[in-house]
Amino acid sequence: MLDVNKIRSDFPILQKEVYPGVPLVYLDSAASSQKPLPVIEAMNDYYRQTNANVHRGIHALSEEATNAYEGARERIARFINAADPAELIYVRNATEGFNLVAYSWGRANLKAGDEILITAMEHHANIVPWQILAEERGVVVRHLPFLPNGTLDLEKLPQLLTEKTKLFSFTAVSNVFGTVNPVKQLVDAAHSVGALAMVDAAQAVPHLPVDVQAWDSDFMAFSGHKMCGPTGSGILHGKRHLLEAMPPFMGGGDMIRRVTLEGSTWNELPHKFEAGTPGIAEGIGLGTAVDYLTELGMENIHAYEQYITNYALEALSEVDKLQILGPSAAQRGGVASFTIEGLHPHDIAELLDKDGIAIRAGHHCAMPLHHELGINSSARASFYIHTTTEEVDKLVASLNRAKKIFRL
Ligand code: C6P
Repeated sequence: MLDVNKIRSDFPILQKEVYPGVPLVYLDSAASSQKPLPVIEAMNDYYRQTNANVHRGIHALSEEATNAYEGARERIARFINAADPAELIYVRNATEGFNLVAYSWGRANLKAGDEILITAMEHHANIVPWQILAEERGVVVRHLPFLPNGTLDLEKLPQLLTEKTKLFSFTAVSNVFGTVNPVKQLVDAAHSVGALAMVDAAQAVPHLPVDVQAWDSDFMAFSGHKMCGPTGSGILHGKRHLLEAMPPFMGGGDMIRRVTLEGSTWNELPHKFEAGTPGIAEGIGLGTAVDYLTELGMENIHAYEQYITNYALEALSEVDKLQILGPSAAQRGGVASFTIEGLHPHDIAELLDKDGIAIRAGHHCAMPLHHELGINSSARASFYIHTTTEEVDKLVASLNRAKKIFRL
């Protein structure tokens, strides 16, 4: 088990009172996690001690910055068990990873009539780039539905995943239901019809052990800010032979081998996809976040989150008129989305905020998921390594107070 009190002391923001005498109860890590001191200090140290551009200067400071930045890439590669650090492209966030694949791989490889399969539980980041591509190229985007319990309707897979499918892009963990999808099984299904598989790991990498070689995914993307790392950091992982064959996404400095006024040739991986001065402090911060999570142990993190989520689901199920979305704790990550009959999610979030409790309310960038459920929005509490049972109890007490105010 994790030593949650010790972990809490690593997060300065958890000492904060959001209103006088009202301590912060942060239940919104799925939107963006808080940052532990080692990550804050690594970025602070970088700007105080190491700041220089990378891959350019032949001076000591630039070399130091390059080593720190590339060292972080190597540690992140080990964290997700990539075959080679050059398969990791630094991006600003998961969203950029999907756009990179849609623009570079999609435009080079897809033609009218080709199909991309997604699921009905995707985040907009894994829907909209394919729709833009579809509009431009006549590609067809299909979706795999989910069952009432928030798990994928796998029986429908054979009729949707066909010879026409060129890419199956799906989330490893739903940001609304929390469902942990059977990634390897879905990747294998894609490969069996000759399609590539892209995994949205934005809600997986922060919470579970991830091994891209075991998954055999062709592309995979995640954001640093949901896993104790800085905003503006993220990774697109791709198999080397696919990345090698893809044209650049953006042009500029660092991504070229040679430029003449007539034309240019491209740098080797990963630099071909990293035009311009990158987020250096952000990459270094993400490397430190990976060190922090590795030290805690991803198996331990996953086990603790299952424990706290189970506790939360049981406590929430005692609240009258509250309906939880998604599967049982055994099949989900640390997310509990819910609705309360007669109470709008925005009102719930506003009333909880008065008690210092931060949750998310709305469509959580998953409008199609909510549409399929016949609702516009939900409230979502999400848990991480520092969440305590006392905080979950406060959530439940505050929900009961909110219901009283609305005479429910
Ligand atoms: N979900 C949430 O509150 P970015 O914004 O690029 O860092 O992450 C996009 C993204 C992609 N996939 C999944 C499954 C996600 O959950 C997210 C981000 C946040 O649920 C912010 S909208």
